[in-house]
Amino acid sequence: MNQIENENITVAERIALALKRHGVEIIFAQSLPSAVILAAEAIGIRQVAYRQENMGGAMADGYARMSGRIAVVAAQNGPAATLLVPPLAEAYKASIPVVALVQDVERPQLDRNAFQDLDHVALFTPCAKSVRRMLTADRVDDYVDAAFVAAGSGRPGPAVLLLPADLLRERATTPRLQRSASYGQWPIDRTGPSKELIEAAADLIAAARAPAIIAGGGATSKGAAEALAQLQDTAHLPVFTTNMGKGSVDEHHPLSCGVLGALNGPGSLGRHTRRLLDAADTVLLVGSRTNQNGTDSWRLIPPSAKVIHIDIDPQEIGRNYEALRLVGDAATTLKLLCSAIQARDLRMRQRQRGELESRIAAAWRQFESDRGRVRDANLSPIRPERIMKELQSHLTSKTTVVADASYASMWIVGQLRGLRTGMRFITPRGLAGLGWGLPLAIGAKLADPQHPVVAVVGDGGFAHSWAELETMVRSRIAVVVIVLNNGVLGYQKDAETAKFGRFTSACHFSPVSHAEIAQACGCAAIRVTAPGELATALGTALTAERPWLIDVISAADAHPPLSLYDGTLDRPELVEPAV
Ligand SMILES: Cc1ncc(C[n+]2csc(CCOP(=O)(O)OP(=O)(O)O)c2C)c(N)n1
Ligand SMILES: [Mg+2]
Repeated sequence: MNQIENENITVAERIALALKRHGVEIIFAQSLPSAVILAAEAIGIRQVAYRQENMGGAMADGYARMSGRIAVVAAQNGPAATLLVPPLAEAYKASIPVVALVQDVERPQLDRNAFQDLDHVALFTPCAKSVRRMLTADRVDDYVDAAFVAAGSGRPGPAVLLLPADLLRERATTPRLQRSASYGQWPIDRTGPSKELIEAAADLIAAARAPAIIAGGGATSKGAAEALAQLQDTAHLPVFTTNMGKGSVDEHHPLSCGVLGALNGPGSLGRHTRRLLDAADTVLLVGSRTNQNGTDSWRLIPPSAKVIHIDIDPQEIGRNYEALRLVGDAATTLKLLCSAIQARDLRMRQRQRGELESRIAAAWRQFESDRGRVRDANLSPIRPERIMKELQSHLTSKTTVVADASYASMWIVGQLRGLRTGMRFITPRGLAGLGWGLPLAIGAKLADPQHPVVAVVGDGGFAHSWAELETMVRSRIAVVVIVLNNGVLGYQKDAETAKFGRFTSACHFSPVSHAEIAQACGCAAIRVTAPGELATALGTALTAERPWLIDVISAADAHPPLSLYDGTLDRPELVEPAV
């Protein structure tokens, strides 16, 4: 291998060595900044070449979510940099650590309308924790390390490092202060609250009449799901998750109540589990920004309930709910809380457990019977509930399911049931931008190549990312893509109908054969039009160990049971039998 010597090297080569020191194995890039990518490839860092920066950023996001590593994406200045804004904005809102290496114009040409010059600092400031420009050849490691620390410490998020093209070619001077630390994994620091606060929280939970946990995306961070499972069992606590928290608990555990967010209309699990939360007198929030979708517009937590909030970001605690403040990373804080609770008298909790478990089991049973009516009815075009049923029977606890925004996200969080603590369901709920399902899945698959990754995408969203089918084929990334081909911008059409009684002319597409698009890129594909064909298609695709696409002609009038439709598109008197 073409090894770079540590002496007499360029800034670009020194950057590559710093990446290596942080354990970076993959850079999502398209050749640029060329000097950096050449240097990285020369020392064995793999370039996964995206077709479009927007997608490359989302691949890095998926890779970071799945691997526990800080992901690296690279891009050119100007137009390429602008295309990195959407995925960095998602990572920013979803708290995912991504380091973006962005080429900048040569230093002497700054601010004189050089080709593709743009104010990159202003461009990235709203969607990154840190935006810095490397300016001298003797500070390379300082700047690379600062970017990793910004991304992976505290509340994780994107960090942008601007790299002037002329600087990259300069000789790097050996700094007087050497660096040897490796910051490639997140969270970089483990932090927890004071003993007094942990004791106070343990007291509250042990004495509560009806406590409950709501676990958000922070509960899927490294080690947190296992710590949450321990607390759930030890303190006999029912656990709900938000959309982003799905997977943090085993949804077959008798105290797991599934996802509760805006999915609580007729036909949802939330319609039945919500009553349990309505009765809660103490709510423990874990790693949640208490956002609109996670809380059904802040209507889920009873106003009378005491709230305890674990979060890595002190500013998220108290944003919407005044709370006992447990500032710390989810895993550390949950472990501390669990040990403190173990020392309490938990007999009351234990006595309630049997009844609580039977209420939760009854809610799941009612949900099964409610959704069974459409799910099992062999309808064509195929109901998404049926597609999820078939997918469920092909899942193992090691399968990762990734969704695009819109209904795809809602079908996977609302219809699939997690099979173990820490199973991964990845959704772009930071900003819920269309098109990120496929690249998130590509990143997730690269992080865990041994296990299946399924991307569920709507036809509208998938049109943003078709081009990356070629990336999957070229780079041998064996993601299985399920396209929910309903011919409409489903959510858009339904939300307009619910709010305005009509919808605009954008909502219906011409027919598209996604199977043929995939095949044109060399990706194996099949079109499925009847429910009976799903099992064979999924079985074939999931065992093929190569990229596969299943184009499913799905029902255009199906919508997930969002609270928005309760009483509008969904008339309870029409969809629920009278009792
Ligand atoms: C980048 C972006 N543009 C627009 C939207 C607004 N939007 C949300 S859902 C949706 C419709 C998506 O249609 P499709 O991907 O086909 O999924 P479906 O709802 O039909 O399952 C639109 C336009 C968005 N969330 N993100
Ligand atoms: Mg659609």
